[in-house]
Amino acid sequence: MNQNDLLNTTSATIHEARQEMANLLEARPANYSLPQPLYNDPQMFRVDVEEVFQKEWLFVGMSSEIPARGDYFTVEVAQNPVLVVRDADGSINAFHNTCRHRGSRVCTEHRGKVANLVCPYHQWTYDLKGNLLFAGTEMGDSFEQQEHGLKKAHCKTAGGFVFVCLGKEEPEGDFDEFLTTLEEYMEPYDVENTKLAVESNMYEKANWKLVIENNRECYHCAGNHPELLNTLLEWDDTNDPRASEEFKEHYATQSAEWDAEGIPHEHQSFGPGLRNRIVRMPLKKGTKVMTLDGEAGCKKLLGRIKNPQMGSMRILHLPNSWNHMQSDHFIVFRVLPISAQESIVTTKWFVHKDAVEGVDYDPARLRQVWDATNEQDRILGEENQRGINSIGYQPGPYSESFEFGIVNFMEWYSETVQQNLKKR
Ligand code: 3BY
Ligand code: FES
Ligand code: FE
Repeated sequence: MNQNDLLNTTSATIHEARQEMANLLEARPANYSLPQPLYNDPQMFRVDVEEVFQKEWLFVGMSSEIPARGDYFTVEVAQNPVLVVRDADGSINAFHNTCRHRGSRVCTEHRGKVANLVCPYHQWTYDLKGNLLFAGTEMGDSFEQQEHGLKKAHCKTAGGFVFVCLGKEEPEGDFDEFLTTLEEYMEPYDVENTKLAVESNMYEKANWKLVIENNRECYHCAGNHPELLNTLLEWDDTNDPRASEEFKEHYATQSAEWDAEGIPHEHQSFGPGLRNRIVRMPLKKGTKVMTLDGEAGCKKLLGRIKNPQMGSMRILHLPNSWNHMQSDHFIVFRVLPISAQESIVTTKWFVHKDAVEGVDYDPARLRQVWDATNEQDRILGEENQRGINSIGYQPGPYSESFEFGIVNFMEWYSETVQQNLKKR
């Protein structure tokens, strides 16, 4: 087989995979789980990467992780290394973390601080805006230094959330409207004055969509999450039809307090399948935050917050993030795909930047509930994947009352992939 045959084989396969994906999504019943290949086939995974992770807005981290000039973090979006760095003017930029010489990763650490970005291979040096400053003396007279800057990725920040988009163009849609609302809802938390208290990176042998599906329903909570259910209410919105009279009273009291303090709480959603959504939900009566006993996780409240009972402001961003904002700490979650049957779930806990570890907060206490919950969800996701791999697997129905969040996710996923495929 010569080089051309190889290329032809590959492109024919991916072309077929795109067609197959379009057919499967077209034929999919809206309230059933997906056909097997969409959860385990490497070629279908490749289409997911091309049409979702290399084109859509993704949550990558918080601005307060890189508070000063030259602070950076790196992230891998499938096989794409990405670098997010704070510039001297305070702005945050994202680059493809691949050197314009022969392609080495430039920043190799998970996070760090630099004056300039220096490639470890042959020391090509870029400034924080990605301009190539120095390429040694060996590149010859015809070498155009200014043509060899790092490639930029689209990057937007709102309310402390940093999003990147690896597509050539930004996707169409109402993302900016979501960002405006996010900024407004996040104002009380003053994210710039927070710091990362603790982080976990969990490897999960499951397709990324199974991780998101699991998060979009609490049908599994009663049977699996005793720690989480000490404080979390099982429904996802304040107007859930299952809400009891007791909940309605509790919500009325809480929301009146929030209104009095000018704390936003009403449900807002954007895009197909409620792709981006924000709602503040009360926690269980008598609890303050998502710790094991529902008592404070940190002695310092965030931003301008005075009331320890802020409930949890839940922020969803499809395809890869859900979040819980509370009075004294907030927790962000990020899912990134590795392969058809592998994902990585990153969880980060933030506290006030002046809070002192061991005095105001104990990281071990802070992380207890979600460490337990993540581990329980990892096992559920992996068992889900193993069962789906069976020749006996057949797509099954979602519950209308408990799994509407998955129906929404699938609506967004299906519409996005189909539209992106059509635009090719
Ligand atoms: O994100 C949450 O809080 C929960 C965990 C399980 C279901 N999901 C809505
Ligand atoms: Fe970066 Fe050579 S690959 S300097
Ligand atoms: Fe769960």
